[in-house]
Amino acid sequence: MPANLPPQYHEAEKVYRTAKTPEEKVEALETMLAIMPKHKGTDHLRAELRRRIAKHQEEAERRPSAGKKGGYNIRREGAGQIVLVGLPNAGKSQLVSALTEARPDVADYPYTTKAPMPGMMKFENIQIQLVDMPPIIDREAKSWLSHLLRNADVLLVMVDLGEDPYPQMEAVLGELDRMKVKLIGSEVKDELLIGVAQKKALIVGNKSDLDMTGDNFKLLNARYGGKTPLVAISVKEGTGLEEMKRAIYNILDIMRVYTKAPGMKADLNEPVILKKGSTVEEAAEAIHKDFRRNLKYAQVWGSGKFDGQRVSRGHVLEDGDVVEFHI
Ligand SMILES: Nc1nc2c(ncn2[C@@H]2O[C@H](COP(=O)(O)OP(=O)(O)O)[C@@H](O)[C@H]2O)c(=O)[nH]1
Ligand SMILES: [Mg+2]
Repeated sequence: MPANLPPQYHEAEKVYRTAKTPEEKVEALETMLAIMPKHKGTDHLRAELRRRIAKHQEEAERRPSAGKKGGYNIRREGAGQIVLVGLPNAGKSQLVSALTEARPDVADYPYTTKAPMPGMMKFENIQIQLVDMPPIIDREAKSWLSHLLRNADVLLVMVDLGEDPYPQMEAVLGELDRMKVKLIGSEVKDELLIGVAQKKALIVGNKSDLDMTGDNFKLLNARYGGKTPLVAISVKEGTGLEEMKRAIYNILDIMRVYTKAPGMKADLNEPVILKKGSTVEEAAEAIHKDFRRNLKYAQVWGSGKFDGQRVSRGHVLEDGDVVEFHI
């Protein structure tokens, strides 16, 4: 146990020990994880906390608990999990319906969406998970809603460009504040620092077809554009969607590499998805645990000095590289 853990950590631990439901346990553990300083000395403990969170999440999923409508936990699939955040009527369900095989209800009355609904969105040769959500102001959904937001890789904050964007953004950011979720790039007040989850985000102005002059988008950009990536789309007219997908891909901070067997061509439809800056040995491990141990060397097409260059385990790969492992 590392020394100097702040007192709030021990308080959260007490809450954890006395918690009765798996949901409460997950919440307490997440607080502990957020408070825990991030350095080599706490790696082990943080991994242990994550393991326990996963365990209690599974418990929660199995439990046919009362009042737990919809999924408490959405299993991450594909290259990343993007959770939609916004007020009623922004067009969240319409977006998920347009870009994935999921068919959430779309309607021009609020609170149509009651449960989270995941779907897979294709971007070039990868799949990214979009999760449609009830409006962030839905009180009934609050506890699991906050949990899903904390768990997401990226939050997609959607506003309706047919209306003044400021009150919408303020309402959303206010709710996120209460859930102790902060968009990266926005200021964190000191008293909120403990237990705050900082999340990468993309702000999406939808219904650009109703913002003929572009004035609402300009307002949005003027206040939030410097801090958070931002795009305008119209799901109705199908505009801006490619740009939005690329923005999501960029925020995920991932890259694609391709593997090949000696004498064969790489299959460019089957990328291995890795965190940006990953090395040859991390790529090997992503394919199979034993691969990393047994790896002798690799050849790289792309980021090497020349095609097929022999590189060491520590060689940093780049998006689009082709790798041939030799074991
Ligand atoms: N004009 C226009 N209307 C849209 C657009 N996207 C969604 N809508 C409409 O906005 C309403 C709310 O959409 P919905 O997806 O249910 O919103 P949600 O509450 O955020 O899930 C529906 O009547 C949609 O048809 C768009 O790009 N332009
Ligand atoms: Mg909806």
